Amino acid sequence: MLSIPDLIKKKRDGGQLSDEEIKVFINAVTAKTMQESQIGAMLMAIWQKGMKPTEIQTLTREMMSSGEVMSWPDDWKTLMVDKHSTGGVGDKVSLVLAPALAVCGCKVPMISGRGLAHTGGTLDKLESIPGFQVHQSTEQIQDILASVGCCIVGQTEKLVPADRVLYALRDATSTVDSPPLIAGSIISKKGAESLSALVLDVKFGRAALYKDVQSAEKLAKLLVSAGNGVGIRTAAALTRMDCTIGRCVGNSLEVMESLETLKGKGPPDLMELVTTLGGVLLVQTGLAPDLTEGRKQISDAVTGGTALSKFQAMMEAQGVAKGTARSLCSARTDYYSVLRKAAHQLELKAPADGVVVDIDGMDLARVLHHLGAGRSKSGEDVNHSVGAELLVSLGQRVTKGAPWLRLHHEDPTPTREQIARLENTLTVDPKAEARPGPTLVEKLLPESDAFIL
Ligand code: IUR
Repeated sequence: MLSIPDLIKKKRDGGQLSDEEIKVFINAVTAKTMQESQIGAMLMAIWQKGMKPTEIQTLTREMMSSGEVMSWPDDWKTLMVDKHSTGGVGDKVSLVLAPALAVCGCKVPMISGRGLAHTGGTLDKLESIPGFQVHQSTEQIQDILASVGCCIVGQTEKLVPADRVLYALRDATSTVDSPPLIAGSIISKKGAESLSALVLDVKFGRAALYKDVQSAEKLAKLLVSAGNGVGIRTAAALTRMDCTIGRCVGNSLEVMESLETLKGKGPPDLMELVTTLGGVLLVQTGLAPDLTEGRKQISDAVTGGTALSKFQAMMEAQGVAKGTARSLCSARTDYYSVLRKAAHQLELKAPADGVVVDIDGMDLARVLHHLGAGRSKSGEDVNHSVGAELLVSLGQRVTKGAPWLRLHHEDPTPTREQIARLENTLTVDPKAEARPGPTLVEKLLPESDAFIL
């Protein structure tokens, strides 16, 4: 049996770790018998030398079984689904998709994260709703799935403890962006949820982890293979992430936009993502015969109000007072009677007549991060009320002086430089023709007859 330093050396020199060696590594991480310096060295060796598909499969499986693996009643087993996104600006898909899938007959134990860097994650968004409790035990999750069909919760203490250790050290050793480590981390957690189907939203573009579609596709293939390797029917969508998803960025503003979407007034780009990702999951579970039908079922649930009722039930099951949940879901609610409004709003004005040809989502998010919408260190608070509403869409004609962005801010107030940066995120072309905004879904993996876009 190789010692830990020998294992590190083997990977450092480009060797392929055996199943037994990966098991030893993950067991030592979980049992905390390996020094942090040794774990860091192994992470860097993996970052540098990579892993073969079989090593990634084993890494994922061993990480998955480092803690509790959830189990579900037999009659749910083909219906358990989840979605994972590699992260985008204004990405509120989960808030709309989870209840829509539950309406269509799925069980959705959506385990989400908090945001690190430019904007909040799904849990931060939901925590802007007074009373919403993201921490639920496995037993509570099962109860909510039985009564409602969906929940959106944080990772429980018992799920994939190896990932908690590795993720913190990846952050500290600049090894976050290693494809095998990303695959092991994401898929082990989905495996521990005992899903039957998973869809991955792998984003590419200016405001995504990967800037070009080729790199995103490489990661997507790795994730799809790792997911199928642990017995989950896994598919991926490669989606464009240059501007923002929908028109709102910032935690409570995104909750409002999600609720408006569930009231049938969603922006087309958000609806495209929700219906496509949901449609894929309905095909994978056999609840829809093809993508066209799957998308229609999801779209009907969102526009017909049934997904809104599910969202209301989910909020109540996760601790929101009945009156609060009812008020947020009523047709003509004043959202600010429930959600906190930032102390200040500032409208920016279009610099010229023309057509909006670009909005830089990444730069917008960076400024919002500095104004308190995101966090720089794990554990930091976010300000739920900070954010921005786009008052225009890509392809739309604007006139000089018309408001195009409403910034919601508190303390710190934006500096002149930050306002200039926000102004620069907008490009107006006086000569361009007005046109609908771009579609976001570029490609589905695996490419098959079931998934024709
Ligand atoms: N989310 C995860 O759960 N794991 C990762 O490695 C990344 C995002 I990057």
